[in-house]
Amino acid sequence: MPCEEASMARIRCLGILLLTLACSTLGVAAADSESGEKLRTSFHFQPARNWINDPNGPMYYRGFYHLFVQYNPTGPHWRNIVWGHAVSSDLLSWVFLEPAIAPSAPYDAKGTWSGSATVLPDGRINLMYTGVQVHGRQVQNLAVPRNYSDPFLREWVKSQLNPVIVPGAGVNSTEFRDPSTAWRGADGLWRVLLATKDHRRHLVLLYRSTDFTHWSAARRPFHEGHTGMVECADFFPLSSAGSVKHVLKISVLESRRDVYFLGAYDDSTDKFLPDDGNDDGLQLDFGIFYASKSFFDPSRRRRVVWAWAKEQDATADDEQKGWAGVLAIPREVWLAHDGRQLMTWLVAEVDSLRTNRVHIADMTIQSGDYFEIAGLQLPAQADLDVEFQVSNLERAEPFQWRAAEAADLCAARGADVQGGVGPFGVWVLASRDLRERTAVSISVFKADERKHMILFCNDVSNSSYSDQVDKHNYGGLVQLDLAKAGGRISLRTLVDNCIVEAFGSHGKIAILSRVYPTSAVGNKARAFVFNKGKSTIVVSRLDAYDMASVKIS
Ligand code: DQQ
Repeated sequence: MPCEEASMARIRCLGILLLTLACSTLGVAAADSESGEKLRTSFHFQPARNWINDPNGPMYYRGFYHLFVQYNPTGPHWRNIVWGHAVSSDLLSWVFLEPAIAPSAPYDAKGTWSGSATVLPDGRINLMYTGVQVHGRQVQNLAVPRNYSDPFLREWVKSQLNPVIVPGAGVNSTEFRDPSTAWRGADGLWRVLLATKDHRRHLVLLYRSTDFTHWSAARRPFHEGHTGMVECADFFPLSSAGSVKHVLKISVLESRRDVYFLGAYDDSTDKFLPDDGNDDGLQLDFGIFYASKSFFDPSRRRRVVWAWAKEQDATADDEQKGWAGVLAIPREVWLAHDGRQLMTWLVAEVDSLRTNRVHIADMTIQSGDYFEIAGLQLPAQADLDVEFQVSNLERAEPFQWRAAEAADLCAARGADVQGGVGPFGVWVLASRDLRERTAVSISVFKADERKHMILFCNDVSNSSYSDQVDKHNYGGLVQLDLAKAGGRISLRTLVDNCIVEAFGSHGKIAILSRVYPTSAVGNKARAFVFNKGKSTIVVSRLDAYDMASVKIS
C-alpha cells in the first residue's frame, strides 16, 4: 500500500528505497478474506499474510531497529519456520526484508527456531538460534551479517562451525532451545542461557565461551523448577535508585505464561538468587503474552520487551484470514520503586500515533449507568486513557481469595457481576446495542485496614458472536493504598481491531486479549465507560484518541 493511499495514516516510510524493498519481499500481498481484513491490526507488528510467532533477536544497530520473527512464508499455520526480518526507525512502521535465516544444513534442516542477537563491543553481531535436526535433536547455531556496510543487514551467513552448542550427555536433546542474548562477565567470558527439561523439572542451563564459538556447559543449572518445559529464557539487569537487580524470564509452555524472577546475580559464581518471596515468579502481562524477548535500546537507554499475542480463533479461521499471529506493541520495562516488581508501559513512540483527542473531566457515573465516548472517528483503533475516582470504600467487599486466583475470579465474575465498588471500566469493540463488547474492568476489594486489592479483568465473554473463538477472561491484582492515592485508579486501554492491551495503575499491571468481533468492526465499533458496581464512581479524567495507522504492506 503506497503511503498516500492510507486513510488517516501517518505511515512512516523509511524512504523510497525501503518501500520498494517492502513491496518486493515478505508479506506484501493483501490477505484474502473480508473478515480477516477487518480484523487485521493497524499499528501492531504483523506481516500482510501467513504465520508469525516468537519475536527473535530484537536489536538496535546504527540507527535502525531490527526485529526477527518466527515466520512461515508458506501459510497461516506453524510450519516451515524461518527467521523473518524487518527493520524500523521508530519501532512502529516496519519494512519486511528477505528472511534472515532459513533451513539449509543438516544442523537446522527441520527448522530455524527462536534465538537472540548479541551486539559485541566492537560492533560485530552474532545471531544465535536453535536448529532442529532431522530426528528432532535441537542444537544451537550462529549467523552473522554478510555485509556490515549494508545499513539494513539484509544478508546473514551461517557459521562454518555450526552447531556451536549441542545437547551434552544427560540433556534432553529434543527439548533444548532458544538461546538468550549473551552477556560478558568480569572474567571476559561470554555467557548464554538455554532452556530444557527433565520430566517435569525445567532447567535453564548456562554456557560459557571465550570467543562466542566454542562453548562449554556450566556444572550447575542456572535455574530450575517444576513446571515442565520452559522456552525463550531472557536475562537482563535493571537498576532503580542506584541498586541493580537481575531479571530472569522464562516462558512456561504448559500454561503459556511468561514468568519472571527478580533477584541477585553474581558473575564470579554465576549464581542467580531470586528475592525472598519471588520463588514462583511474577507475570509481566496477565493475558495472551508469550515467548517475550527484550533488548536494551542504547538510543533511548531503555529496556524494551516484545511478545507474541497468539490467535485465539480456530485454525480454519486462520486459513480463511490468510494470517495468524500479532506481536504486542513493544513495551518499556523498569523496576518499581520498591524493587519488588517490574513496571510495564507502551513505548513512548506510540503516543505519536494519537490524533483527534476527546477529553472529559469530572463525569459522575451512577450505579448501573454508562456513557458512550462520543467524538472518536474510529473507536476500533483507539487509545483510551482514563482516571477513575472511587469513594464509598466502606462498601468494598473483603478480599477472600489468593492472589493466584485472580484469573479465576475474572472468569467467574467477569465485568457484569455487581460488587460493592465496581466493576467499572470501559467497553471497547462494542456494537451499538452492546451485545457484542469487550470489557476492561476494575473491581475494588478490601485487603486490610488501609490497603485495597484492585482486580483488573479483560472480560471477553461477549467479545464475539462467534463460538469458534476462545473467550477466556484474564486478569490480575494490584494492591493499592487507595487513601494515599486519593481514591484514583488509572486505566489505559489500547484497541486495535482484534487486540486489546490494558494497563492498570500506571503500569503495575498489563493484560493483553485477542478478540474477534463480528459486528463491532471497523467504523461500526464503539467505546463506552460503564459502572456496574453498587457505588457511584467519577471519571476524573478521560483522554481518548483515534490512532493513526502505520502499516507498510
Ligand atoms: N517457538 C519456537 C521455539 C520456541 C517456541 C518455535 C516458543 O524455538 O521454544 O517456533 O513459542
